[in-house]
Amino acid sequence: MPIGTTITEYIIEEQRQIKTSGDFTSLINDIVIACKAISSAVRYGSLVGVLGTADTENIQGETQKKLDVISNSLFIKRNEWAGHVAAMASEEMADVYHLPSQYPRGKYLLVFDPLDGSTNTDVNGPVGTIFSILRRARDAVGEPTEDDFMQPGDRQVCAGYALYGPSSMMVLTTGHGVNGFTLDQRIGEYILTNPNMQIPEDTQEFSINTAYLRFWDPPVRRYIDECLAGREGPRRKDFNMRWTGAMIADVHRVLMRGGVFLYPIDRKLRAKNQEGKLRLMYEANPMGFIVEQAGGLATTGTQRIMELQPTGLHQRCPVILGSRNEVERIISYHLEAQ
Ligand code: AHM
Ligand code: MG
Repeated sequence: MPIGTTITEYIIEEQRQIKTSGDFTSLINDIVIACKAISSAVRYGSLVGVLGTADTENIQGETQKKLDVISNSLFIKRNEWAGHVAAMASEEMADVYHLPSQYPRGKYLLVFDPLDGSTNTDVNGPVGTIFSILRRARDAVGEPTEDDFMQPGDRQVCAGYALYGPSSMMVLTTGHGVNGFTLDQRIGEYILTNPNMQIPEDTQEFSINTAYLRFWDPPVRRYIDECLAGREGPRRKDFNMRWTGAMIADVHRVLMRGGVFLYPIDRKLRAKNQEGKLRLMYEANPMGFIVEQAGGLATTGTQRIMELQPTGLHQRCPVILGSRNEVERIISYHLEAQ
């Protein structure tokens, strides 16, 4: 039986066309191995005692799951040794991670959420790893600081995620479209299964946590009210709703069949002095890059996510993304309300 195109083969072919040093290919290779290891840890679950909380908190004051800590460490260990990365930052670490002194420094900055949606691990729901690759400024010297990472999403070299669902998938963009790969467990390789992924421009499906309805701003309330009114309302069509509690799985569904995903700013978040729930550097930006490359849009409601100037590693922002025509409508509701 033929094997199909592996993710490594795909990246090498892509890099050949733009003649690079091969560093990037090796970096992706290590990320892929890290994701395979995390995928395996997630799959064995209770059998190997990795479920439940770790009795520690991350920088956001959230209780860490054992699998958050394990995934973070697997990702770091796999990516720190080879000399492609200058430094890393993650949801699970307060500050920039500096490589141990014995390893060479590379030109890339790696930012990641090691296990998005990790509360789902206790209920055997989907989770995944999100990552974003930036290039360190060419004239930068010394160990990277937080400032080196403060680049808008438009400057991402690559973004991707590995979704650990019924099958493990990796979805990737380097700015030339979006491709999806499925882990063939028999040979341990991600194989190209979803070339040139495209998000349909129109949709009849939305994804938002409606438990926060009473806190929403009027434009979001208006949009969802109109969807809920269905065929009898101004949209003249019925809508469907989905929410998995893991952004990665909700965005993946949007990529596969269209839809709009919203985690907007609301009164409850403002009361906690938060600018959103999701994090710009390792959630909103990589997903924004992927969604735009697949023909969709990603906005805060008033600003394109990838143009936001980051001011902190763990900065949060509102996220509204997905099918182009639907997101444009939500933006127009925000503009009308200004
Ligand atoms: P995490 O990175 O700590 O898992 O948090 C982010 C997750 C997203 O994946 C998901 O969309 C959101 O939090 C769910 O939040 P809520 O429980 O408020 O619906
Ligand atoms: Mg997350």
